[in-house]
Amino acid sequence: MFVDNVKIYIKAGNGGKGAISFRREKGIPNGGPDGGNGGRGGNIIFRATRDLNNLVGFRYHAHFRAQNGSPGGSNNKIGKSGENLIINVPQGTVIRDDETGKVIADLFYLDRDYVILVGGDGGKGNAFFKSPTRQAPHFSQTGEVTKEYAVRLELKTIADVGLIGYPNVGKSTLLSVVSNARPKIANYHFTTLSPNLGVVKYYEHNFVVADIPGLIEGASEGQGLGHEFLKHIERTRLLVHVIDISSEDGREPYLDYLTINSELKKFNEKLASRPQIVVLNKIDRLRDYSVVEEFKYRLGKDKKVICVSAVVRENIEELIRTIWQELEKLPQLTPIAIEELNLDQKDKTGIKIEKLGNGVYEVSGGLIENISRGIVVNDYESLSYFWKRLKNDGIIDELKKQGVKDGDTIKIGKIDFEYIE
Ligand SMILES: Nc1nc2c(ncn2[C@@H]2O[C@H](COP(=O)(O)OP(=O)(O)OP(=O)(O)O)[C@@H](O)[C@H]2O)c(=O)[nH]1
Ligand SMILES: [Mg+2]
Repeated sequence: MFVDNVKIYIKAGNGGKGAISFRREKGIPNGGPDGGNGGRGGNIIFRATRDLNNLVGFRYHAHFRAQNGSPGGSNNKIGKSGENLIINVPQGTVIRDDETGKVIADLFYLDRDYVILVGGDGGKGNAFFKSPTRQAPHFSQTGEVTKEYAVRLELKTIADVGLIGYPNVGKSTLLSVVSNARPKIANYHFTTLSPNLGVVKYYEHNFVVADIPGLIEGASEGQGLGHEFLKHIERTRLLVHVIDISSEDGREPYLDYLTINSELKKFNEKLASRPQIVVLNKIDRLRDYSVVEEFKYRLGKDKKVICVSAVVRENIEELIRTIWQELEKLPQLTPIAIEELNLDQKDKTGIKIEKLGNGVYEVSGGLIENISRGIVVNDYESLSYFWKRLKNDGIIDELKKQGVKDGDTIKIGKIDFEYIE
């Protein structure tokens, strides 16, 4: 089964909890706090690979969670970081936010880490909260809890060259003789059911060729396998239009050429105007070469035509050379030009105050989430630390500006408390 669009869920690891611990040494009855910080959670990283050209694996495995950070330990030991989770996808996979459809990343380049979600911060251990007035804090911070996101993976194959043509004209055979790919080849229509990629070596150069299922007249109206595979050659620089010049299946070669081009046009004008090299295949079956001359004549002089036989490998070297020479004249492909959405906008400084009426104020936002992490409401020191942060970080001033008075209620996450001047 070929899948090129799939929804998955990703989550970076949570941060580990900071430790609460006190030094124990012989002869020293009350050692100071030595609880270490929790470790960072693992990141969610995507990598593009040429070894895949199908998203089918994600149908059966749709939830990805990076490892959580480990808690801190005594003796100021920092918790172990969670391991990053690396998700390999076919080159050309576009990741979108499932909710808004906005592009998060286009996995265009190989050998690059696309960090999509960053792991949560580890919580501070109690050693961190030691101060001249707080010698023995009995509290620590919990690790940052990360969110899970639904994203859509959409494959838009990247290749230098796209092979197009009717079924059974020898596209896959050509791919198999020019590249390292070993696609299925058979003497019937629609042997190829999903795109194949092959890497062609030409001296010290490499280029990638994509072979897609054959097109027929009416493909744009869903005839045959339809034209939906054409999206897998939209990200190419050059098209190689393969024609069976021997008319093995009884069609007229030049008519084939016109029909396929008109189907291309119905799909996408831009694709139809992409440079093409016309390859007349199966010349080993020709007795009479006048069909080649006639084809060339009807096509016009300015179009590039090469006669080959994929099966007996005639003229294959010349075909490769011609393709390379054309590619050299054409601009390189570039990733989708968009402003990428940062899914993981970790807001660590924002605060929002909402007046709920009746003297109730709700404080939310990244800053407050950060400082309220792990606050133990019934621990006096923990709570007083929290108050201090509210003051020092300007939240109390902001509340005053909004008109908070003695006796009003302030809601912060799950904590409700009374405001006292
Ligand atoms: N005589 C001859 N037969 C060829 C040549 N190239 C391919 N064939 C045969 O044509 C048939 C179809 O080849 P494929 O490579 O599967 O054709 P395709 O265009 O990929 O077909 P679809 O995947 O169905 O679109 C096979 O039987 C091949 O052996 C050639 O140069 N000469
Ligand atoms: Mg094929």
